[in-house]
Amino acid sequence: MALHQGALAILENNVGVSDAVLLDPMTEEAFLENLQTRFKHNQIYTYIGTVVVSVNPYQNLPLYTPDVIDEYRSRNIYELPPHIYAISDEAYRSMRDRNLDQCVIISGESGAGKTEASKVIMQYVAQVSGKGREIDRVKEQLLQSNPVLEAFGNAKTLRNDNSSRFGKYMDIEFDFKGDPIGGVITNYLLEKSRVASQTPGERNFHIFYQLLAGADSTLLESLKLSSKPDDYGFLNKSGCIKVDTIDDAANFNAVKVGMEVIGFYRDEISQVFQLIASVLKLGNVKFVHRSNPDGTDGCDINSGQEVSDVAQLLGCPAKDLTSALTQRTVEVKREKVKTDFSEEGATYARDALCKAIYSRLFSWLVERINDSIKVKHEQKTKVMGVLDIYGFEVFKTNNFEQFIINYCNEKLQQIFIELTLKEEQEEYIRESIEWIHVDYFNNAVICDLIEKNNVGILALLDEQCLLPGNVTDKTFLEKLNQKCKDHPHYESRALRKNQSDRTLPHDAFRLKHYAGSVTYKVDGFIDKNNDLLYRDLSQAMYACNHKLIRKLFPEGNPSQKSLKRPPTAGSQFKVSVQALMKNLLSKNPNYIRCVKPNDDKSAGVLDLDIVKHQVRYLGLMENIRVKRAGYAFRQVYAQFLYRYKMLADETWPSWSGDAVEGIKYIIANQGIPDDEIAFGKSKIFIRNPKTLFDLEGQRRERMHFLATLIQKVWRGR
Ligand code: AOV
Ligand code: MG
Repeated sequence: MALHQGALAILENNVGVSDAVLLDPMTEEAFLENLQTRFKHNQIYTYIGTVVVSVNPYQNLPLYTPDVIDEYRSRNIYELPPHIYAISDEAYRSMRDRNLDQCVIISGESGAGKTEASKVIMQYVAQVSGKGREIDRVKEQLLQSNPVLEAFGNAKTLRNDNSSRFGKYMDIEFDFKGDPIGGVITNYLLEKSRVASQTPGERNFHIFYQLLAGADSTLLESLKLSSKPDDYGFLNKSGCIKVDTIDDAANFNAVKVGMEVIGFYRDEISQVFQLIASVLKLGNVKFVHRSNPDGTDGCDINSGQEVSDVAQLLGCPAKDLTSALTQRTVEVKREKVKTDFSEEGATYARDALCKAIYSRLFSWLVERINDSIKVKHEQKTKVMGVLDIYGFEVFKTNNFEQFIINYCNEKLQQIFIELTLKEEQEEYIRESIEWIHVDYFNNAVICDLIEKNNVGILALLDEQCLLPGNVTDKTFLEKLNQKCKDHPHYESRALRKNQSDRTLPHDAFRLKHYAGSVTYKVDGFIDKNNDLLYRDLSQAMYACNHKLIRKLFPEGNPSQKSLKRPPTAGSQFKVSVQALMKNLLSKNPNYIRCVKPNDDKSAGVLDLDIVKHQVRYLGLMENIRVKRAGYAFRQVYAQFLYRYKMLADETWPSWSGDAVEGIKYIIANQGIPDDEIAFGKSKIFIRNPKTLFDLEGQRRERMHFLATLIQKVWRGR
């Protein structure tokens, strides 16, 4: 490891303290003040040990140029001001040189800067790793997967103009030299309800607006689309179409370029847009009530043009599509009969179809990208994973989607706490230093409440979904109230303990998450968890003469006999989150904790209350306490000696003996008490930051003295 003169940049030439472990006094107030001071000077990154805390600047700072990357390249983490580049470099080198698979876990609430951070990491790795035709192709494809997936998986929400509505974990795979040779992306539950409706002020997924704004007239004509988002029911109801920070037309071009670079064929790209157009058109299909002669309700389609357009786009007879949209087949006494949908029933089925088309298209895109970026020849690889999921969310009304998103964040918090604590403990064991127990809030209790087999909320939800007969969101809530009533993190208006709480509606339950309380309306839980699509619709899709749509609805194949019920959305998510946790635990973790400075997306504004709340729930103070429980500072012997050797006559100007012996002279010379220091196997540990600051002060004085002396000698010559 290179030893630089400025080997402790964290203590010098910096604004505030760049490693919060060294704060003195170590209080929440001091921590916040330090973040604020640094933020004011555009120092958005601060360490807690090796964890990077990042405060979203909401402005473009000159922090991400190729020159800055070059500065951080192969330097020790403490040599330069804190940066995502520094831990990216640490992770990359540790993977390349020590063969340790890495993962970078990025967390923080919605809009805190996770997705941007994940791009910064990828940019770093792309620049510092090797070059060559094949490697450059892989890099370009990995980078281009971002604009493509963001177009289809991100949307403007009230919290973030570019909010990730899916979770993403990306493994970048490297060969033995540390050059990228491929990757694998795993996606987690897309918030597909957005396709059919959005909260006022929010938008549908970016791609819809991009296509209408960016496609040329030939493409629009071939898709039978107008260029006006206002013409489409799925886009014109939330009162938000144009977003100042977003250039939809330019982004559309970026998506097309991205798809080409990744290796999508031309006809695949056309088919993707045909599906997007079909969803928009289906959203305009309207149903009108019809009374049948037998007294039952039925409905007709009053906008035949839309259906015939979709039928043309997807290659199916319009009458088949009409029939699948207005009727369903049910089995009565082993005989199949068609029954009519009511007006609402048909609208519900139409929306379910659109959500299914869109979310399956999204999963197909991920698969297709994976197919392009996968490692081509079988060989042993080293891996660096980057996790960027949807952040913790609280809206005025929270639904099944928020429940799933927040559950995922609970799990991440859990591994953060466990691993930082474990890592610290392991370092003490490695260095043979006595470990001091630290108390911390363990959110396992909330994870259990949600996911425990048989008794957790997800299990109770599944149980309701599988019950025959009249289950409703209300019966689900009753079940929860019955089973979870004594849980300290569960609240509901029906429970005696919450009866007087008027902020808690009767059709909701509230969970006390690690990051704060969230009230979930049960409306839609059963339906979204069941996630069923009428078989007539999947059969109609499978019957289309359209390669892609057929692929997306394999269960519509009439020769497929098995009618096994697919797993519920909740249980699928639970399984995939558990697999993710296992994967993360098998790698060496690196953390970026993102913090949102204000709720208005304003540059240069840090609202202390908003930041304080996040600092609390992210457990940052606990993180510091763990780091400080024993010793605030530690450094490899050789580096420590090099920096402070001028503080003892025995070690200055040079010392050729054992480093520990040399350091003992320095310690004795400075009069530092024995219990302030511990000698580990490879590192020196210092208990209080003040001791380190004193050493630094002494060093500065000594340097000044030596510089003056040298000047005098020069002048005297
Ligand atoms: P998120 O990923 O954490 O939210 P983003 O990474 O999308 O949040 O960041 C939100 C917005 O903040 C970005 O679109 C940028 O405008 C701005 N921003 C974030 N980081 C930086 C940075 N380092 N420099 C400049 N601007 C930045 V969510 O996906 O909603 O949980 O679901
Ligand atoms: Mg994001």
